[in-house]
Amino acid sequence: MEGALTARDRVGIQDFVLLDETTEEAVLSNLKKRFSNDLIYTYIGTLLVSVNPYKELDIYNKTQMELYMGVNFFELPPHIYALADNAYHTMLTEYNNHFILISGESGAGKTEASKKILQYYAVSCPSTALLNTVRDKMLMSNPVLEAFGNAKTLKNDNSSRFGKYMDIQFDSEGEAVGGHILNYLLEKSRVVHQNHGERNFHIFYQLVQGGAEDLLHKLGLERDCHQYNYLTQGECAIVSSINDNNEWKTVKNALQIINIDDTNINYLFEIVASVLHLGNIRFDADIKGNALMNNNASLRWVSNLLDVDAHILQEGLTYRKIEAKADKILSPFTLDHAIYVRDALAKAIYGQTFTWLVSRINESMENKDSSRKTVIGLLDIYGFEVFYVNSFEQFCINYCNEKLQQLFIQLTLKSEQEEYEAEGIEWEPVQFFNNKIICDLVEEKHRGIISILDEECLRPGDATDLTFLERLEDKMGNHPHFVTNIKDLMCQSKNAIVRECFSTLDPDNRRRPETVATQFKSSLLKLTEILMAKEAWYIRCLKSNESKQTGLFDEALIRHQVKYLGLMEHLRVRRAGFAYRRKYDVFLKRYKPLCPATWPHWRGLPADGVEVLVQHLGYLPNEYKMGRTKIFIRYPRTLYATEDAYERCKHELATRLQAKYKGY
Ligand code: AD9
Ligand code: MG
Repeated sequence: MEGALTARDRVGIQDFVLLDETTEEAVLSNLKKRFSNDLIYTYIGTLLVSVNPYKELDIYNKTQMELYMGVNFFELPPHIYALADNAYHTMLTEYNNHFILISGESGAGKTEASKKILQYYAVSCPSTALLNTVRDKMLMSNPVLEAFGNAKTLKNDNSSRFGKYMDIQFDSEGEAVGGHILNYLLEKSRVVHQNHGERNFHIFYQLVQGGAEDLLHKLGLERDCHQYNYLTQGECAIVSSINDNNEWKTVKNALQIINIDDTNINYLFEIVASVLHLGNIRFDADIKGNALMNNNASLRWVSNLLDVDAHILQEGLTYRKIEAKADKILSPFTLDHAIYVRDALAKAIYGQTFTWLVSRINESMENKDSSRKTVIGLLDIYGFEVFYVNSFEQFCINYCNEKLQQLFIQLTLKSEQEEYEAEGIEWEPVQFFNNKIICDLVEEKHRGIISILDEECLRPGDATDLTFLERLEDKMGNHPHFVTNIKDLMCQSKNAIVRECFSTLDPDNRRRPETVATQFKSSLLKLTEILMAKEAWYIRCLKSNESKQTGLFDEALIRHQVKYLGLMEHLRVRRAGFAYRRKYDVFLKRYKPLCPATWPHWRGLPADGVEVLVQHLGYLPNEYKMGRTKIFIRYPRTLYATEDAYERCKHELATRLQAKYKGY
């Protein structure tokens, strides 16, 4: 009928695999249609594409959660709950480990997505009173880590400045029984420097804005962010979208829930305050250019709060101590060097405290019961970002994103096609851009950027911008001046957190430690291994526009992301490929009750049994293919129908058994 729009015309289709044509235009037009109807989720098979709406949608409530619990993936409109639920049920039926890789550029919605998944499990998994406390700890670890590890950047008002991988552990009943977090490279330089329009980590502003009068008084702080050098460089201490006061309350409450006692909470605030005071220590140059300290009030506050000797602290910030035989010689720092040492101390204290927090959170979520558990890992890292001025941090962040893209390519495009080949399934290869070449450029032994950076760092006295940047970011134990005065001083601190953090740095290890870049490279390698051992689920987050505006669909920006996230290639492989595959024996073992010829035993080859079974179930020739070791099923609906039949059959068997025993 003329003028009548079908649902498909109005709201688009919910799985790109069903598009008539797989062009970029068709994909973008479908995304746009859905976005303008507040439908931010679309599938490519089992992969979830999400577009940041920059407004609160009424789709994350308990009613919605209940709707998605235990329902087959494609029966309801696409939702992050559907993906979470599907991963969970696959884990339970197949008793294996999974991970959800959430990717996309800075501000695309990764952290929000990971929180929504955690909330879904908190509500949907069976639980007992005891387990509720584990669940609360997992949920409450978020506000704490965000306060200490997130900040406002030009791209995102709540940008993650560390990478996070969290395992949620489930017992065989499907109850969430524990959790564990691995954290990756916190952007420590932000503690002492912020670009224009950016802020330091949230916790500083929360404390200054939200802390009670008597607490601020005790910490020597004024309720005015503009008093602190470390908070004012970006000239945006107060941001309308952020309510530091409210967040402060949430964080204080969350710290208690994750079992940090009052004494340690006090130590934590003393550390945060001491960093602010450190930033206010200023130096002048004497006529020889040597550093003189000119703000003794701030120095006294640092020494008070960390409970360390003020005189030794002052000496450590302005002099190098050289021990020659029995003599101690003090050689003064230049002005620049004193500032460098002050900032390095602030970064070290903050960075170590962050690591300490992650360990405490892990202790509180730990499940000591040794029975076998399966896990779902959630990976939420800092997204790809390019600023006007980019530094070592962007290098690491973007390298990390390239690495994860490589993993995605490896697991979806490459291995998928290799598997068809290995299984002898006829297949038209899909061309894709393999970013391995970029990862190699960064990480290759002897030739990659990281190796060259390492070599530069080892060359004495020959500093370039790169070696300087790299040295700035080297862990503080690497710095000779810390190895002598200040590190020893921190070990004597009566603030138990500072003392614990600094005494774990091995004092006898004077060997040059690995550079930060090399450590980061190894930690990413380990992460890749952790992930490769699990079954993968993907959420690809797209940023709708650069100005964080509601309802604005910036087509050029989205087209760009669709391209570099490899969504078109993924779609082509998915469309031509098979949604599901299982080894013949596994498939037969599960579904054999559905066919009299295979139940209870099939005596021949598993492949033959599977053929008999699917014929009996009425699979059409285009719905499946038989490989060398596996059956390949093209559409999820075919499998779901089989799965439903299996559930009915199980139920009938159970009823029959019950009836039989009642008779006795
Ligand atoms: V970064 O790489 O850490 O800088 P993310 O994590 O990708 O970045 P984040 O999840 O923090 O981005 O989202 C940025 C902002 O977008 C949030 O603070 C919300 O204001 C907004 N957002 C993201 N996802 C949603 C959503 N599903 N619904 C509503 C959203 N708003
Ligand atoms: Mg984030």
